[in-house]
Amino acid sequence: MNFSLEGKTYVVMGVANRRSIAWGIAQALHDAGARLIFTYANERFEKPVRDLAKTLDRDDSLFYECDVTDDDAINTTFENIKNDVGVIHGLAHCIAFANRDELKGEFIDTSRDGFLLAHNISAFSLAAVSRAAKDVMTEGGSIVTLTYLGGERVVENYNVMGVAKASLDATMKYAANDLGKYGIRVNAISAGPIRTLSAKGVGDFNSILQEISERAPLRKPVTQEEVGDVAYFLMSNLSRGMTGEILHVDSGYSILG
Ligand code: NDP
Ligand code: N5H
Repeated sequence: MNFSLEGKTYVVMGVANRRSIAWGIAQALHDAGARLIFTYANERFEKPVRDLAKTLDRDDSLFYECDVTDDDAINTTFENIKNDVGVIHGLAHCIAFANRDELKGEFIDTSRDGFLLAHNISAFSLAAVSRAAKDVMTEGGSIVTLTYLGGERVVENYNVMGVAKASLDATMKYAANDLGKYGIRVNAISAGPIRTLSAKGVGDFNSILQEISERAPLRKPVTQEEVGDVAYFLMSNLSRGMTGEILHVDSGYSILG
């Protein structure tokens, strides 16, 4: 069995900095020989992403701005990708957003705008980018998104993001059903808590990690590298029989009652 991704090209959406889970995924795919295409929400993140990509030992990456709230931006991005590389073999969707002040207190206090914003960026975007990416995945491919346990059960403070992740999980499954006939698989990784820019400022992140270290079967939080390796597996031919699945990369925490 050949594990190499040489000759394959993957779009990675959602690198903000070196702590991003998307960066863990990018490194795993790069190490397997893949060429990478990075997208970022706005020009503010272009330089950090380009600087990070310079640390890779091949200089074959491409960069596009793509704010997923903008249909034209999504369409233009994938048209440009089609013109520039012809075909892609996969896409990692590592994007979420909710208003900071709605990630504490009670879910029931979520505003209409906050609810719609979280669902727009964190769930609908998977449908929108999958549709656009399909036209560039002419050889079949694999789409991977990142979800969290808070979409399956109530996790304190996750609030509207939990409801958006439930929507993301269902979006992933419906997209898997639609795209299977084109040889495109769609799966999600449910990652355990990792300290990233998004997680920054979240009160009590230390105690969340402490709880993982004490109670999760593997007794330690997961790393970006561990999530990256499972994304590599999902992008590779090894997972060719899987679609519509949620894989928990969480030190086993989700099996606990
Ligand atoms: P990061 O803060 O590193 O990444 C979040 C990314 O979302 C940023 O790169 C940001 O892009 C992007 N984003 C937000 N709004 C938009 C938009 N409108 N258009 C395009 N991109 C946008 O955090 P993580 O690595 O933690 O998050 C990645 C994914 O992993 C998220 O889906 C998150 O829910 C999920 N996850 C995280 C866990 C954790 O503990 N950290 C656990 C389980 C799941 P930009 O930087 O360009 O603004
Ligand atoms: C139960 C928890 C703790 C509560 C934390 C919730 C975290 C939700 C994730 C969202 C994506 C965070 C978010 O939108 C933050 C923004 O309001 C402010 N941050 C930014 O704008 C930065 C600059 C940019 C880069 O961030 C984004 N997202 O664009 C959950 C944790 C145990 C696990 C966790 C942290 C899950 C997760 O989904 O990320």
